Amino acid sequence: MDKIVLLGAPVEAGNHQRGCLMGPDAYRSAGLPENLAALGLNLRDLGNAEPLTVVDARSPIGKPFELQKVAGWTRSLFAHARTLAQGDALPVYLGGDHSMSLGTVSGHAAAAQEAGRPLFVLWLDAHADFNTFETSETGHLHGMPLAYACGLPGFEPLLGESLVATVDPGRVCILGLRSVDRSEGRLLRDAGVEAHDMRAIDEAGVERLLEPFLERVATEGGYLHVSLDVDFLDPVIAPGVGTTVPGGATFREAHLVMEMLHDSGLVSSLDLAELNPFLDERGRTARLMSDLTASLFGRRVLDRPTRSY
Ligand code: NNH
Ligand code: MN
Ligand code: MN
Ligand code: MN
Repeated sequence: MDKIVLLGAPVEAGNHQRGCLMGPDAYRSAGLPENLAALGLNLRDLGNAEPLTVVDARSPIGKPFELQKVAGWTRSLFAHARTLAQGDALPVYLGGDHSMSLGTVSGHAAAAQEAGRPLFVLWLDAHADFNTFETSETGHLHGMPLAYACGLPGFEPLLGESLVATVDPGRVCILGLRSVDRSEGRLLRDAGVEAHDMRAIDEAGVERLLEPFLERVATEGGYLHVSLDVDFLDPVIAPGVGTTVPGGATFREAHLVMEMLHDSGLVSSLDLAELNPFLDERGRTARLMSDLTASLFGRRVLDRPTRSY
């Protein structure tokens, strides 16, 4: 795919910490569009999406924080993603906290079902984001998007209806885990999600964990949505995020994931989530995320043959 479309998703209501609102513009200031254009890609920036106004979102279960606002974003981004998935350009969603993915992933799931192909999801994150209104200890909707996309119950207030298409939890791979809530961990295991913590990365390396997953995407002819949370990265190299957890992916581990994704030719959509420019140091996290995006789209040191699965 040599066409890319950028859509800003400046949502920050998915958690208490303010600042993700500035994420999309920080990526533009960090030169993400120029990075991609320099690779010879045809790039269109649609600017920022806007939330719908929702007044009817209420949940009898739990205490979801800022449910009305996040429901407005979910409805807007769901519609955008469903439409963009049918176009000829690969969508890159510039977040925004991770509640952005309530809309982007469910929108891509709907489009994949319409196209009759399975959707695979690669979740790069310190957290599993597999809480429900019932299990969440914080009420933060940025801790729930993967559970939502996989069809776990209780989320109807978000779209105002049930999801038409859900992601099969057996087609999800999480890399980078180092903070999972107790009941969230139970949900993950019961759903059969392939989840790798940092210890697995230490022991096996990212290549041996990611390769079999990419092979499955190729064999089943699937689409691949990648959701990259800034806190996948070690906070020493990526401080611009509200929920830092020590012991994250290194610069080279993260780049290798991106390089493998590029070589696979399988990625069909991308979220850049949780960048908080208010907490960043001189734009270094925004720049690192932009450089990782460039690696995913083909920036490399030496040429090498494209991998075919
Ligand atoms: N598990 C916690 C919660 O549900 C933390 C989620 N925070 C994130 N997720 N940054 O990626 O609130
Ligand atoms: Mn996340
Ligand atoms: Mn996270
Ligand atoms: Mn949280």
